[in-house]
Amino acid sequence: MKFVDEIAISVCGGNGGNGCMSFLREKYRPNGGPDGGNGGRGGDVTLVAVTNLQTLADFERRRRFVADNGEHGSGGARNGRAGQTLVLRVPCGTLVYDAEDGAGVADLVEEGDSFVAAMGGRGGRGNRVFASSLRRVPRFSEKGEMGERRELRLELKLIADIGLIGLPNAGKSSLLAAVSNAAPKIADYPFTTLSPNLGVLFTDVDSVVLADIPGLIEGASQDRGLGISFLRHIERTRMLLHVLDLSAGRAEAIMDDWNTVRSEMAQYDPDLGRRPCVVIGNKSDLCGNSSEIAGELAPYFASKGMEFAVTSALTGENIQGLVSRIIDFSRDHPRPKGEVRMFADPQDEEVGDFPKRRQRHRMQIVSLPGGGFRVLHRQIENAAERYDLSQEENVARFARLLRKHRVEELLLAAGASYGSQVSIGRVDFDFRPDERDG
Ligand SMILES: Nc1nc2c(ncn2[C@@H]2O[C@H](COP(=O)(O)OP(=O)(O)OP(=O)(O)O)[C@@H](O)[C@H]2O)c(=O)[nH]1
Ligand SMILES: [Mg+2]
Repeated sequence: MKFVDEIAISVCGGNGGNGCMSFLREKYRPNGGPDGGNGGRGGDVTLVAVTNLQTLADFERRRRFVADNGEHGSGGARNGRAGQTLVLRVPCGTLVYDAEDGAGVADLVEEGDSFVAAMGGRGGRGNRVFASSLRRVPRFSEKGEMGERRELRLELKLIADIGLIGLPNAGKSSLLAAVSNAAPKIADYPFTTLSPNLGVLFTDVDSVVLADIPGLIEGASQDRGLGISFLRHIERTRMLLHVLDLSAGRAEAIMDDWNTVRSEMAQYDPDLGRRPCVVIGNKSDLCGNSSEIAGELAPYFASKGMEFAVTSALTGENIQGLVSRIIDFSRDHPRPKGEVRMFADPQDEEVGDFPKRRQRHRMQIVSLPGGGFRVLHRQIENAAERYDLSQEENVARFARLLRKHRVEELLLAAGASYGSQVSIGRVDFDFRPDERDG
C-alpha cells in the first residue's frame, strides 16, 4: 500500500434530532398532556489508533466524514435514537492538528488511544419536558443542535523502539529482515526502500519494534535523494542502529560515510544526534580484513560513546549477537508507559464551533460590510440554534431573551435601524425595534 504520512480531512458530528411538540390524543381525553419526545444526540466522529495500519493512505480515497444524525423525537413521549459514532481508524503515532489555527489537539500513540474529533449535536427537547405545574400546555419544543465541524491535519510519526539509519544500499532492510518478522524489499541498488518498514522482534517477555527508513545521502537535508522527512519516523525511537557498509575495505572511507549521515541527521533534528546509537559494520563477508578494520573503527566510535559491532546479514555472522544487544537495550530502557501525549489536554477541548477565545457572557455587536449586524453572545447564539422559531411560543421565548440582554438597545446604539439585517448564529432577520415580540 502507498505510504502517506500527512493528510487533511474534514469531520462533522451528526446533528441532534429535533424535539417534538405533541399532545396526547385519546378517546374520552380531549385535553391530553404534552407528550413530545426528545431528539436523539448526533453521532460523534472519533479517531482511534490501531496497530495494523502503518500509513494514512486510506484517507486519500475519502476525506470528508459525517456521523449519523440523531432521530427526531415523536409523539407518545418517544425519544429519538442517538446517531451512531463514526469511528475512523488511524495508525499508532498519528498526531492530530487543527488545520485552521495549526494547534495540536491529540497524539494517538498506543493501540486504542482515541479522540473525539467532532462532537455530535445535542438533541432538542420535546415539549413534554417543559411541562410544569405553572406551564401545563407548553406549545414549543427545541431543535437539535448542529454537529461540530472541524478541519484537521493528520501527521504520522511512526512509533518504534529502534530506528535503522545509514546510506542507501548499506543493508538496513537486510538487517531488519534478519532480526525481525519483516520481509522488506531488498535489492542491490540504492533507494530500494521508498517508505518506512516496521518489523517486530519477539522476545520471551516483550516485543521490540524496529523501523527501517530510506537511506540518507549527502544533501538530504536540502531534499536530495528521498529527502529527509522520513527521519520523522525515527524521532520517537529510543535507540538507533547506524548501518555502515564494510565492503569498501578502508576505515577512513567508512568513517566518512558515518559522518555524512550523522551531519544530515543533525541538521534535521539535533536531538537525534544524542539518541543512544550502536554502529554496525555490515557486509563483513565482503571485507577481506574485517577484524583489522574493526580494530580501527571500534575505538573511534567508543570515543563518541558508541558501541561498534560487525555483522553480515548475508551469512548471519553476529546476527544473534545483535539480537541480544537489542533485547538487552529494550529490557534496560523500557518503553515509557502512557508516553507523553503532546497535546491531549481534555480541558482544551471546546465543544461547539464557537471561537475558542470568545468569552461566555460578553455581548458584542459587529457591524457587517453590507450594512447588517451580527450579535455575538454565546447564550443567545445557542438559543437561536436550539429554539424552533417556526413555533410561536419559541419566538416569544427568544424575544424575551433578547430583551433580557438588551439586544435591541445595543443594536440601536451600534447604528441599526428599522429593516437592518441582523444575524445571530445561523438565524437572520430584519430588525424591527418597535415590535415587542418579533
Ligand atoms: N554480501 C552481503 N550483501 C549484503 C549484506 N547485507 C545486505 N547485502 C546486500 O546489499 C544490497 C542492499 O541491501 P538492502 O538491505 O536493500 O540495503 P538498504 O540499506 O536497505 O538499501 P536502501 O533501502 O536502498 O537504502 C542487497 O543486494 C543485499 O542483498 C551482507 O551482509 N553481505
Ligand atoms: Mg532498504
